[in-house]
Amino acid sequence: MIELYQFWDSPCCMKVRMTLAEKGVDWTLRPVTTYKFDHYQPDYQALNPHSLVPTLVHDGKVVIQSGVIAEYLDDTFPDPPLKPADPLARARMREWMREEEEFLFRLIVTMSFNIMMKLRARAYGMDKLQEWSRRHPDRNRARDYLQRVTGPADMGAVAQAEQKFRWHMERLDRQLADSGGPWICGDQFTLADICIAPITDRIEYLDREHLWRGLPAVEAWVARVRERPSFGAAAPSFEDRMYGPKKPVPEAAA
Ligand SMILES: N[C@@H](CCC(=O)N[C@@H](CS)C(=O)NCC(=O)O)C(=O)O
Repeated sequence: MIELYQFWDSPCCMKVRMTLAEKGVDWTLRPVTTYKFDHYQPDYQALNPHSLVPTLVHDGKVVIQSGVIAEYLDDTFPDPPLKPADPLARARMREWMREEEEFLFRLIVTMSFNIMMKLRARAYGMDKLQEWSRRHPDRNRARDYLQRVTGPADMGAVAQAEQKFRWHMERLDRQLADSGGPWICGDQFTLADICIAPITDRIEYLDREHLWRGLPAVEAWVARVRERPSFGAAAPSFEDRMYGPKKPVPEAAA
């Protein structure tokens, strides 16, 4: 049995959902609502000491770290293979998995925090945010979180993140040209595509598609990856998305 502890609107969780969908493997949902600090509750921390989503439990065995989970699933359910057999192509795939983990993910966290998470105070009200933050075991971090979600958005940090993100998209454009496409590592759809898809999905939801405008190979890849049934199965539904530029906080709540 596969259990996935996850939050719908999380790029790391989408990566795992998309891998499961590619493999056609059924899984059981274990919801973790991060803005209510479910991930800091002792039961969850026993599975994931870092208090982060996702966590996979396969027949009682726990695996953490989304990229590691994706590789574990590919090794456990070999069809269809999501890693190239050729060592160099496999190394290239891992380079792009790391590109996401070390750079792109951090950049979208900066953008998301300032553009989306700041809307929580208006959406839910301070009473609710304070009530939820009492579930955080570290009082200082809970206070810091409340200050960050209520303070003004740091649009300077967003602009800087956008500039860096564009540089990575230019690199991706060259990689797609060098590999010959249509996927990041060439003609095989791999875990590299699965890792980058949730990133471009979040950027689209943040209304920032201009970050790959004029980069023909990336534009084509974004359109192509969206067409995959696994993308449709794994992307959060509109209802499960956090408030953001494409889902404004309803007037009544504001
Ligand atoms: N390297 C970890 C990162 C996990 C991570 O940062 N998850 C985010 C959601 S995408 C999270 O749990 N955020 C909640 C928090 O930071 O409190 C992985 O790939 O699993």
